[in-house]
Formats: sequence, C-alpha cells, structure tokens
Amino acid sequence: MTVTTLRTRALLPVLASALIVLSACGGSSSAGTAGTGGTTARTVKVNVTITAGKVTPAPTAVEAKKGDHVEITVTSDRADEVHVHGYDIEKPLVAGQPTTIDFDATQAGRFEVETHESEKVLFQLLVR
Ligand SMILES: [Cu+2]
Repeated sequence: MTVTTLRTRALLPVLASALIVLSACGGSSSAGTAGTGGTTARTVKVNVTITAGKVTPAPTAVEAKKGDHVEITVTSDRADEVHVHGYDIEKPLVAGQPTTIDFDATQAGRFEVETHESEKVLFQLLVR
C-alpha cells in the first residue's frame, strides 16, 4: 500500500505537465479544423478568352470540390453561345463582352465547357 501511494505521488507532477501539453495541443488543433474544415465552400473562378478561334488559356482541366461555387467568365471576339455540360447551362456570348456563368458545383464528374458556334472546348470542369 505504502509503495503504491509513493508511486502515485511521484507520477502526479508528470501527469499534470502531460495534461497541460495535451490541452495546449488539442486547443490549437481544434481551432485549426474549425477554420479549415467548417466552411470549405470556395469560389472557383475561371476566365477564358476566345480570339480569332484561339482559346486562352489553353484548354485544361479545372478542379472544383463538390459544393464549391463556380464562376466562369467568357469573352469572345464574335457572337457565340457557351454551354456547361452536365449542369446544362447555356448563355449567349455577345462579341467583345464578358459573360459570366455562375453556379454551385452540386454534381460530381467531368464536364465540358464549350462554345457552340466556334465549337471550342474551353476547359473541362472536374468536380469531386
Ligand atoms: Cu454543348
């Protein structure tokens, strides 16, 4: 009995300092997850210009997470129509005027964003 009591007493300061370290750690990590994990919805902005049939920047895959807000701005030097496949959003393009399409990326998958008159693939939207 006496031996046990002595051991417990000897361990107490160690345990106390361990608890302080743990609570300090837990505090900072929970604050970290609250900051990054709470509201992850971002706005993914894509700017595309079509001049003389050339798409700038060159078509690539644009990644978004499910729930992100997507904002696509397209400027063409001629009248056209832009189409976001899958989400089936179409908008007319007026020559020289930027047109913005914005929506929430609610479905996962790979979707082509293209023009109908010039038949250009502007980019692929990859939602996961
Ligand atoms: Cu289309």
